[in-house]
Amino acid sequence: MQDYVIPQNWDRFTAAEHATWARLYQRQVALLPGRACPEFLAGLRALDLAAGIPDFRVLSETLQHLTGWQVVAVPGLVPDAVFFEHLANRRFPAGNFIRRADQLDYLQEPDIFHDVFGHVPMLTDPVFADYMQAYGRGGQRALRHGSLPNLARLYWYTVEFGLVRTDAGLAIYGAGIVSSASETIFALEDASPHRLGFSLPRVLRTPYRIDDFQQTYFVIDSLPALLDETVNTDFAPLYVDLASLPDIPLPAIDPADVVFTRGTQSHAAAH
Ligand code: HBI
Ligand code: FE
Repeated sequence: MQDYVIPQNWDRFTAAEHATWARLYQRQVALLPGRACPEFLAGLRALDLAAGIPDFRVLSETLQHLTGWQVVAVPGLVPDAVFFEHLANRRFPAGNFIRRADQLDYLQEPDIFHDVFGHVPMLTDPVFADYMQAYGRGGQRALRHGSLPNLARLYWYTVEFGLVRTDAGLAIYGAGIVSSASETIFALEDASPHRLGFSLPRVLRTPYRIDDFQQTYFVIDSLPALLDETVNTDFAPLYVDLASLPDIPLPAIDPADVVFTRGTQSHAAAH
């Protein structure tokens, strides 16, 4: 199988591209204390990402010592099978381009800032590092069973847009949120989105949109709880059960949902 890995050619990035990275980085680190989870902030401190676009040779050296992960450059989104093969082998494929200065707030395709600033700090946490590898292996199985659309929802509502409970209230661990200035605020503070307790079958039944802020975020109790719930679950019978159940459309709330209102939680239906 072709792995789509390309040389990063770090030396070819221009001063303007490094400046765009530094500008995005400074904007996020001004927002994230008190909003990103402790594991993300610890990862940011462990990696040297402030100055400009990181050299993947240096970044992977540090990451390898922490959790055995490395970052490889790819041209952009790669086929699912290729993506899962990389994750299953502790390689994170990062897009090798950065957005233009006039695209600072939104771009459709994940660029190097989304992929590296958003995803890589969490890979310094041993539990999340295990989760990402388990996801890769699960994706390879799902491809064989034709159940990928369901599993992609798990990635979306955890790795990309996940929230986690902390003693200080809800915090962000999802890369799509933590790499976006506006969604960093929206996900924790806006009254409009639902924040629901994570449940694996519930997430697998929930569609998602890729072109706007999320209408529903899922909240895990902790990273170990997420790893435990997914690694110790045989997805095959779950996929069978789900095949006979309809999706739960956005922004519906299911009676079994645990609904978090900023800082507290309550059950959807009065018990
Ligand atoms: N490729 N480079 C890259 N990065 C991703 O995040 C990615 C991908 N291919 C497929 C994909 N994500 C998702 O469709 C999987 O979660 C299924
Ligand atoms: Fe991503």
